[in-house]
This record gives sequence, C-alpha cells and structure tokens, in this order.
Amino acid sequence: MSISYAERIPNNVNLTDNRVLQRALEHWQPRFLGWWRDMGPTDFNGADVYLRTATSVDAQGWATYGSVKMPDYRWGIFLADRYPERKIGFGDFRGQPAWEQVPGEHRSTLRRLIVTQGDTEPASVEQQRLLGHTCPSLYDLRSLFQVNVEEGRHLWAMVYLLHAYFGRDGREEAEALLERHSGNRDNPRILNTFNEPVEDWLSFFCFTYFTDRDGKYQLKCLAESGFDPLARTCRFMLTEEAYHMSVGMLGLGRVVKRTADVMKEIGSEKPEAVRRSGAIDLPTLQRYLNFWFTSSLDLFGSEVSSNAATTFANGIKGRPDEMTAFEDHDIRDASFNLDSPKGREDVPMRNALNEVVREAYIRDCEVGLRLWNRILAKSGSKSEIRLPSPRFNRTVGVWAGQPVDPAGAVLSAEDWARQKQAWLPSDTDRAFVKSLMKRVVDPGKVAGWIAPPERGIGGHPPDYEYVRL
Ligand code: BYC
Ligand code: FE
Ligand code: FE
Repeated sequence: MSISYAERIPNNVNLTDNRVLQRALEHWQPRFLGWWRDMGPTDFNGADVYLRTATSVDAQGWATYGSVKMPDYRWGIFLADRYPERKIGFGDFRGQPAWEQVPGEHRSTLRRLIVTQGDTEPASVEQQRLLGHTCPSLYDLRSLFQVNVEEGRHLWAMVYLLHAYFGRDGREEAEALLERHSGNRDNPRILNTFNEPVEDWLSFFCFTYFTDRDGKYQLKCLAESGFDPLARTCRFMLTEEAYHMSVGMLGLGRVVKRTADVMKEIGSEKPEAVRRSGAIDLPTLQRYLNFWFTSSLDLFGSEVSSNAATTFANGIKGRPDEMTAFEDHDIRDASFNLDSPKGREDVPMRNALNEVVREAYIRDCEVGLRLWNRILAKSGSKSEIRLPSPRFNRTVGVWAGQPVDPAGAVLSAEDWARQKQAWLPSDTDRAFVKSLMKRVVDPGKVAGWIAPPERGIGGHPPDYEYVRL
C-alpha cells in the first residue's frame, strides 16, 4: 500500500479518501502539538536530533533517518499489511471473518482496551520529560528522544482507531488522552506504573527494559485481535517497540559494565566504596530492578480475571503469538494451576490468561539478567543480580499486599515492614542516584557511572553529534 507522506499526516490508510476523518485528525493534531510543547521534552524543542521516522510498513526499509527538530517529527498513521481473508483465530467466534468495523456488542470493551493502551503512550513521555537535562551522553539523549517521539506516534495510532471507528465518544476519548497526566492527583494516567516518577536515567533504563516490555506483550495480545484494524496497528507498533527495549537492555548492561570495572579497579564490592568511586553499587541496582519489575508485573492485571476470559472468548484479545505458539485456540475446558497465598489451585484457563501472558513476559525479562550476570562474571565478580519472585511487592492480583520477600517466602507483617527498605529503593538510594545525574553533552564523552556504548546508530560512530543543542 502506498504512503501519502506528502500530506499533513503521513499515513497508509488513504486518509484523503475520508474527509470527515481527516478533518477530525487535523483538528486533533494542534492539540497534540500543544500537549507536546507543554508536557513533552519541552526544553529541547529547538534541538536538531538524529531520528528515525516511520515512513512505510515495508519490512525492508520502513524508516528513514535524519536530523529533525522534535516538534517537526512526522507522526504518522501506519497499519501493517492486511492478511487477505483473515479469520478470528481464537475463542468462541474462531473461524469467522475478522471484523473491519467494531461489532456493537464489543464496542465498549474495545474502546476501553484502546484507551488504556493509548493512555500509556503519552504518559511515558510525560514521565521522561525532564531527563534530557541530565543525559549521560549525546548518544543517550538521542535514544531518549527517539523513544519519546515514537511513543507519541503510538498515541497517534490509538487516536486514529478512536476517531475512525468510535464516532463521537472516540473523539472525546482522544481529547481525554491529552488531559490525563502522569502523576496528576486529580486526573492521573490509568495504570499505576505510568504515574510513577522517572527522574533519573537508571529508572529510565529500567522503565524501557521492564515497562516497554509489558508494551511488547500487550501489543502482541492485541495484534491477535479479531478487530483487524487494531491487530494491524499493533503489529506495526511492535517494530518500533523492539528499539525501546534495546535501550533498556543496553543501558542497564552499560551500568553493570561500569560498576564491574570500578569494583575490579578498587578491589572492593562494598556499596560505600563503589559509590565513592562514582558508580552504582549492585545492591542499589538490584533494588531499582526489584521496583520496576514488580510494578510492571502489576500491569498484566489479576491472575484470575473475568475481563481476560471475556476478551479471549469474544476474539478481542488473544495470547502473545496465539497463532504460532499454541495448538488449542479454544481452551474452554483447559485449566491453569495457579500459585496463590492459599496454596496451589486449579482455575479455568480462560480466566488465568493474564497470568499466562505474565509468565511469558517473565521468561523474556530473564534474558537481560543472564547477559548482565555474564558481564559481572567476566570481570571476576562473584555477585549476581536476579529477578525477584513475582509474589514480591505486588499491588494487583492474589499477591497484592502480601508480606513476601524477594525470594518468594511469606513473612510476618512485622518482618516485612522492617525489611522492605532493604529490597526497594530508599530515599537515600534515590538521592545518591540523582547525585550522579550530571549532564554530559560533549560528543563522545560519557558520564562516569555508565560505560560508553559499543556501537553508534544508523552507521554513525558512538561519538557522532547525535543531538545539536
Ligand atoms: N493499574 O481483570 P483485571 C505500553 C484495573 S504498556 C491500575 O485484573 P484486566 C507502554 C483494570 O483496568 C501496555 N489499574 O485486569 C509501555 C480493571 O479495571 P476496570 C499497555 C489496573 O482488565 C511503556 C480492573 O483493574 N497496554 O504500551 O484483565 C511506554 C480489574 O482488572 C491495573 C495495555 O495494558 C494496574 N496495574 O487487564 C509506553 C493493553 N491492572 O476495567 C507504552 C490494554 C488492572 O474493571 N489493557 N487494573 O475498570 C488491557 O489489556 C487490560 O486493561 C489490562 C488489565 C491488561 C491492563
Ligand atoms: Fe508505545
Ligand atoms: Fe515503547
């Protein structure tokens, strides 16, 4: 399908053929830009940034690279190619043609899912809006802005669906996506993690590693949807998502590398000694991982969920890789053995799907841990970092509020209250990490708490001037 890149809103959805929709989006566009100016990385709107822009859905070359001022970024609407004669792949309507329009009976459910997905995208930009001031290098500053503009495009993707398929209430929801704000007391973002502050780069790397990865899994589920425009939109969003997670993976790897180098240099792993040398000690890193991992686990919803059962039954939300990773696409009679505070219990599989998705997510999270531990081992350290038990520090689901340590052992309420501090970032940890966050913007220079990147972007070397301030 051709891309009308010359239009005000680059797209491959034949926007010019639908004047009503085009006008609705052109009306929303200045509001989006107003939001970007107020709530985005405001102080960097004049900078020239070396950015990738999605310009097509061609697997061979879907993006172009070049220097852009962020407010001039061409946020476009791109849907992955249609599978001809696509059928609903799971649930009670399996085998029926996929929907090109929203079925009336599923309208409010689909709207809620699209709004929830859409809400996270601008939320993350808001959370990260001040990080540019403390970037550890120009390379990292560019990564931040790349992630930010693409989350902006993901917002466009959901707003397109709302405008195109949900009429007036869709347009109202699109407005509301710009009115809720991360951490706002009166009008916060919908999901908890997106109201947590991201005020230092260690949090940013944890967020892109753990929270963007929730995005990957939720998008994979929605990419299976019987509502074909949603499925195609999410399939294309996943191509951009891979980069966001790599920012987290490589960023945390460089933090570990620097810490490992410092520990070797000073011949000590003592937190105070590592801190005195300007690196992030492993226990602090572990506490940050504990926090962002468990907060992101909550994003999958309750282990036992009638919402999950209903959206699966109705062909609205599948499992990740539904069509390739599973044989049984009905699972009406299957059950799932769930770990709960009352012991193990069997629950109907359809009701346990949030947990099924969460388990796939956890396995995916392990990959980085293995890599980072290899960095530590290679430099001669005996220490390891690990993912805490999914029972630990939960605020959603059967383990919510349970006193459990990171190894998964149930404690007394007193023990939990007393030891919690040792497992989650304390005010002192946060103050220390913040004290390291000093802006470094000479091309090729990198802050002392993180190792330099091994490779550059787009064929450029790491010391390329990725951002001209
Ligand atoms: N915080 O049956 P339950 C991304 C609500 S990230 C607050 O347990 P369900 C990105 C829930 O909404 C991907 N509320 O769960 C990453 C429900 O409320 P209602 C975002 C929560 O419905 C980085 C009630 O509790 N996309 O893209 O099966 C940067 C009972 O829910 C939370 C999506 O999430 C929470 N943590 O599943 C940028 C996909 N958890 O409806 C972007 C769309 C649950 O009773 N969303 N609740 O009022 C969904 O599929 C589902 O809404 C959820 C929840 C998976 C979130
Ligand atoms: Fe996104
Ligand atoms: Fe993302």
